[in-house]
Amino acid sequence: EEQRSLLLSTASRFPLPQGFKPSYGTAGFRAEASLLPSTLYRMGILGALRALKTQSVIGIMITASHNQVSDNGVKIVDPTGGMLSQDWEPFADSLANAPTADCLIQLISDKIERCGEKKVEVLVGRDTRPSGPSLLEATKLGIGLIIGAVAIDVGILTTPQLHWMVRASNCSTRAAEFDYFEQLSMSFRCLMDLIPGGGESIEGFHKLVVDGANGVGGEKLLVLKEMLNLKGLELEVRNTGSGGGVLNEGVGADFVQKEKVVPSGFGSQDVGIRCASLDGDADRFVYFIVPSKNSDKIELVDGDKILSLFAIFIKEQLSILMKKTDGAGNDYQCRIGVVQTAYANGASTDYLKQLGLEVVLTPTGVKHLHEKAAQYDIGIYFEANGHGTVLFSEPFLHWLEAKNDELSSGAQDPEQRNAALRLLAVSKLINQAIGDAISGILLVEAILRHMKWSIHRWSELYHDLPSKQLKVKVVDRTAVVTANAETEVVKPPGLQEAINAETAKYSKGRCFIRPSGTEDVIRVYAEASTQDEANTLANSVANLAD
Ligand code: NG1
Ligand code: ZN
Repeated sequence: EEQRSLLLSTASRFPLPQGFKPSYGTAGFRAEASLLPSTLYRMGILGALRALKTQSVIGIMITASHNQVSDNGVKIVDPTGGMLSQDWEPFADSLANAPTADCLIQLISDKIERCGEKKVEVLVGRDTRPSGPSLLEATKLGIGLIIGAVAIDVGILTTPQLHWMVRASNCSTRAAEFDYFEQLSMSFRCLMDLIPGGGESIEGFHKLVVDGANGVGGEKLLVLKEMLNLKGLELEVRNTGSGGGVLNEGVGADFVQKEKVVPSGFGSQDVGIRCASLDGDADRFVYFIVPSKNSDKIELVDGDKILSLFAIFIKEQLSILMKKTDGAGNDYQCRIGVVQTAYANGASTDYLKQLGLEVVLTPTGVKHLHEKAAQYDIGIYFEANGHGTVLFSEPFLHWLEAKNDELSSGAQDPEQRNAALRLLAVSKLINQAIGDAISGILLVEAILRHMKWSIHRWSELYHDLPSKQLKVKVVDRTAVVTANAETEVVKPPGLQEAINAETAKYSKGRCFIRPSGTEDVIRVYAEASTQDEANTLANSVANLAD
């Protein structure tokens, strides 16, 4: 009863704006920030209910990632550190759209669980957006309504830091921000120490210059650099936001990947240097090269190439580890899987298959890729835009630990033991909860040094097929329904046949369309053997979709 009257009084402070229909989408709710207080208040309630239901720590991240600074949004983090379980998404939609306080009360009482003896925690993090503090207050009020749940403000964090903290809290390991930095730097140093001949004094490794998108990631990278000894990694961070630049405006991984031009703050002084770019909440990253002084075009090293680099290294270490010695067989069949979406460049998929890897496609959105990757012993997933990570299964990690112990006692090949140690270090360095730009960059840097590869050598692994992405504004994007990892249109009828007919006109043509999960548009993606052909194919299919 007390709860009910508190709810009635607070709910009236957060009315659902007229005409606003929030939808959970590819990665949570996003909108212009002034529309969002009611959504955050309700997601506070949802986080608390989820914490009660799972009797575990839950996370709420207030961010709109790569979107413009006036937007904001919210992502819910489940106990494992992954995104909110998909079977709760419809409930999130109903809660966010409940028209009245009575509806809200009804929805809550249908879902509420009895509280246990111990209070359950909901960790609330946010990025650097100016609307963050007021949305945080709305979220805390929502959490506070549910008896048995308690809100913990964990301050300004990258999205993957919050995911990591939720996961660590539920594994009852140390879960503070400091512990995150310490785990990353320890495993990074371990990989550097295991480089044959030592990782520190390799010639030809210039500094890495990072574009922080004027968001939270650059700031955190600086903390990591200050606080811990990153053996031989020389790092310069630009666009940290402190210089007055605007979040995601002409900077950041999304801008760099889509526009393929230098972000602001970069230019002719960077020709040939290894550069990386984070997105606004640091869960995505890409690398790039400025090829010439006379143009603002960049050479992009995208998520597909990051995936390829990780796959090569891991496969190599596994084969060293599994090498048969003295006729002794190996007792573990390690299944490696590579997970991409239809946006992966066709050349990358061919390349990975040539390496003998199993490649699967899922629909867009990390929740789909993550789920698939978790089915392997080592699952490597990346979206072309730079969102991804490497997942290690529990049974495989147990086996690896045991193998490592066994190898350290015997008189075997030291490289075999080193391979086990490297794989263990990778599993600690790369975020097991979600794609993480900071941990991803550290892994790229360690692997490049291990291979003694320049960014140019890496970029030359294969050549991207020319591609083109377009957006089409339509009256109703839900009219387009796709199947087969979004590569085929099943509704409206006849559209896929028309796309096929168009695509068949081009050598190496590939094209698909799908409704966006984050914007009110239909996306068109086309690939062909030349840029002109990719452009024309995309344009003609965009006309079909219109
Ligand atoms: P939508 O709007 O559903 O295409 C976009 C990205 C996704 C993912 C989400 C979440 C593309 C083509 N799509 O989804 O990869 O990153 O945003 O941020 O880049
Ligand atoms: Zn992001």
